[in-house]
Amino acid sequence: FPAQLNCATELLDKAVDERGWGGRLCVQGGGIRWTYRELREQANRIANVLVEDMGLQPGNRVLLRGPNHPMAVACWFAVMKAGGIAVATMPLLRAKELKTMIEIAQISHALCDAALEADLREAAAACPQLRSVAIYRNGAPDSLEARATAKAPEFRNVDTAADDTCILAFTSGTTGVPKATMHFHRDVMAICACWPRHVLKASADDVFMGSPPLGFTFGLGGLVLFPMSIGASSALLEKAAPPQLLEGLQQYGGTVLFTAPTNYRVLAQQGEVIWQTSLRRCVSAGEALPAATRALWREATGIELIDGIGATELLHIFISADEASARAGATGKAIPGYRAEVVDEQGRPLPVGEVGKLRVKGPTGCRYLNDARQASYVKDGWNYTGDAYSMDADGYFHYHARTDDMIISAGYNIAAPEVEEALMTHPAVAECGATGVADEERGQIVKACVVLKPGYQADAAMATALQEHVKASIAPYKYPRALVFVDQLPRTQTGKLQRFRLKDI
Ligand code: 3SK
Repeated sequence: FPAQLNCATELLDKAVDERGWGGRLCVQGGGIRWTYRELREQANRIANVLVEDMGLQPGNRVLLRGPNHPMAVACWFAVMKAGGIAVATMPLLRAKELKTMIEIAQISHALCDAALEADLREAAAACPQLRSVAIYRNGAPDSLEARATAKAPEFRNVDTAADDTCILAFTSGTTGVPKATMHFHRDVMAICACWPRHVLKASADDVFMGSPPLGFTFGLGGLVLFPMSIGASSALLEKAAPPQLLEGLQQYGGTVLFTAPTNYRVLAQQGEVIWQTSLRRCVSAGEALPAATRALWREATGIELIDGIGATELLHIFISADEASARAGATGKAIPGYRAEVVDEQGRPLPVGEVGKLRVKGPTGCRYLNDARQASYVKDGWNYTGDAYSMDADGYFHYHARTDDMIISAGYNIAAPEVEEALMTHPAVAECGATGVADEERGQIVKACVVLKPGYQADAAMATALQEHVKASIAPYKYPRALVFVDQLPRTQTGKLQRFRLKDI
């Protein structure tokens, strides 16, 4: 990339001025349908509000808060244009969590959807560094849209350096302590040039849809950056649980879907209607994809899932496989542009088939903002993702667990997801999670928390049946010696299972 680069110029202004896409539909949702030209105009007007009314200076951090909606996209591009740093947040975060983020990231400005204003106001009251807040979709005379309408539709983008930070993406990981990862303008362009081009291979007539919030880089890439990098469009849903996803797919004719394995499992059970959607490509990420879910989706739709693993620290997906090269039980291969290895505790590459730590290198990588955990995530230029993987002779990577999800019981290594996958093949199980809990005799034992499907009885007989089922499916020493029934599993904002919380259930 050239030394000076602004990702808004590349993805939005050039789409209109150089690629001739100005009149094409770019983003829709919540009653709005904007072409690339209209989105650019709205982003320019908001950038003028940020600079002229809110006093934004290049390098200032701007908190973005709202459900997935075209206004959220316009705000994101406005921040890029003005040389600011976008700190997009997950809609479900409450005041306490927002306050922590404002303090860690030293956030000075915020653009917020009226639907999520209350928690931001509460956090702002305790954060003097947050100097200026604008609210959109509140219908007020001083709403962000009203102020934007009064501004010029032109804006001269700040001439940012390719390695100026433009995104601070927070990750709570599965342990709960938030860290901000910094990404540059060139990182945004790099992720558009890697996975979507080599694996997704979508085209300009595709309609991108999905469930991840734009505050999660999986959603930002899949629902904004990737469609815009090829002149396609995206339809955003404010609520995207399976019923709304299905309705949205029917309403907007979605052809590319981004969501997590749990949603594919539910959608697969919708029968005929799911066959009748216009879906062409379906991406599963955010959580390991069980082989049974891949098979279920193929049977329900005829479509092979595109599995992938990414990380907020690396901005997007780095191991994946397209439909033609997908293998049941494997996430895929390192995507073009990235290298991946499985190594031991000392960082020595392990032989084919052995389980060890995954490490990754590529055009994007982890830069935590002012956080000592940087030293354990990046070593010798390699990103240690915290996943336990093995690699087969053909270079396919097979997921086993998060490195902290390996349970060591009486000397045996047991991967929690393997126990979960075995439980999931029992007809009574809707969802489950497994973890290790301390045990005097064995060091640790496997504990499973199980959500049953409606109509099944959560009793001792069912617990025994599930334990026997695991013993019959995988090596018997892996069976969950402790098993409890729960109504729901603890998950992060991005839908990932929080295994450490299962210990206390
Ligand atoms: O696999 C993930 O969790 C992920 C994280 C960030 C961006 C993209 C993805 C798929």
